[in-house]
Amino acid sequence: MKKTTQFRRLLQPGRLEFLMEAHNGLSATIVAEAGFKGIWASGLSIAAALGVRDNNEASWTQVLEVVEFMSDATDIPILLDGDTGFGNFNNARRLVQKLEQRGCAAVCIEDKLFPKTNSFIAGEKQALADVDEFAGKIKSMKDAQRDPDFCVVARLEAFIAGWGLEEMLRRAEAYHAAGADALLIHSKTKTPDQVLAFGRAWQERCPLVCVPTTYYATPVEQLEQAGYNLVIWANHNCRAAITAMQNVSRTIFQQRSLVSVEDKIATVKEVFRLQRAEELAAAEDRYLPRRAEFARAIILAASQGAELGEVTRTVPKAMVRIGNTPLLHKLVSDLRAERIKEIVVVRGFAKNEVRVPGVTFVDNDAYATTAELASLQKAAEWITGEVVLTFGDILFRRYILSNLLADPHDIVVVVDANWQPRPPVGQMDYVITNRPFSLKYSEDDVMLEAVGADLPKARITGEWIGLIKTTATGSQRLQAALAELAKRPDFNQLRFDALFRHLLAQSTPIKVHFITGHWLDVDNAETLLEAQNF
Ligand code: SPV
Ligand code: MG
Repeated sequence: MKKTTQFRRLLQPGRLEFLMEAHNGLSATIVAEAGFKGIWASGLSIAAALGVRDNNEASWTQVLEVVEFMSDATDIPILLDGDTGFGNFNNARRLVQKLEQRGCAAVCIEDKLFPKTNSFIAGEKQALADVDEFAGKIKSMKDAQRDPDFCVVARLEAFIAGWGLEEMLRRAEAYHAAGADALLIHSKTKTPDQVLAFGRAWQERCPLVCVPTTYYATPVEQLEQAGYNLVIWANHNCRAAITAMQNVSRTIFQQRSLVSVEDKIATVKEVFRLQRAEELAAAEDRYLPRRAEFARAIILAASQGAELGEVTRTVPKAMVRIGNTPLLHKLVSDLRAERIKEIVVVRGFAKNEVRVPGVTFVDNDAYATTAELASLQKAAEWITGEVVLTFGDILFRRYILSNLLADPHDIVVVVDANWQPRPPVGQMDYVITNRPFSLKYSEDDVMLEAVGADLPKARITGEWIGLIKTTATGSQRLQAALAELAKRPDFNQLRFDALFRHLLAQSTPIKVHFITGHWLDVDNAETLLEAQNF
């Protein structure tokens, strides 16, 4: 049911209903959870929560912002304390339009002058609005609303300002005739006499609302019998919060410790619950890609990279700074941005210098006398499920990783079609594919045929950049091939090309994901310079 319709129903005769004060999204949530069917967005409490006075110090659009948060946080209707309407009829009718847009069900305006003062501060000295001017304001608000169920409550302040029942009734007649959906009869006396007298005199000619802040001991049945339909508990969440916050702040300040408050306050978990953290988690499951949740990455970062000279004298190549950030940190943050949760780093040279929070380290202490596959072998137990395998000394644009992860094939290697012969030639991973890169075809059927440093130049179609993705099946094959190769006496000298050749010899399909540049292998002084501008 629309919130406006819900609110209109609260005004129906025959059943006493209640609004509870709230002043922000959190308190509104708490009010709704407690079981209330409606919320009083109190001007006093909203001002207090914003740290200002109840004198229209907060602008009307600032109040609107607060109400919007409250409305977004709840499914029950909100009656906004609209003070005097923030100006004349023109301001008040614009307020109605904006409130309707923000999901607020109703507004209450009081017959005082802008800027208003709270009713409990020197009430007798407060001037009342001209009756006709205020009636015109109500009429303009009723004319402005689009939703027929939006309600305008007229609040009478004549009792507050020291006038009697006669003046109250005169004003009530005028506001009722102007189209007010209900009258709020305010009083600051300790007994309910004024409010009850008005109710009896009015004789249920329209819905009545009261705010028993000062005459709080009055049984609500008495108010109901006098013709009131709606009772507002006007400021009690704000006051409760003040007492709680004063106590906890004082205690923590004095004791310089949290120990005596910790179990007396809401848990952080409760905060998350009130914020509906669970809904977000469920939405993430529904809307975010799932694949990366299972994926892990293995980064090979054991080598020193002596060819970089002084830069890698004490730190390995993967920890060389690009700008202010070690290469490895950039790699890890890119992997995490793709929601790869588990990252395994194989260290070797200067392993204590390889510092990355939240990753799993595996060590190849024989890094100086072994090659790539020996390092990978150290992380063999991690080659299960979906895996991204990457060298620790390459830089690539994030989209390359994204696209690679989206490729469903079991073993996928990233190949740069814009390859250039470059030193050190002995270590290059040139490839031959079943067909060259072309923008004309989909890549679905580009497969690896050969890998090596000394392939016939005319047949080379690209260069493997040091990035592989495997599915669970692909990981199994890779792991098995690695185990086979580990039996060879020359295993410690083997590089990835040997692994690919082994897989190809077993007819294991290796899918090629072509790119054209946008990556860098930091393997000499020149590429290190390039990397600074990557
Ligand atoms: C408010 O809650 O802001 C009110 C009620 O207007 S009272 O403070 O009693 O005037
Ligand atoms: Mg108020």
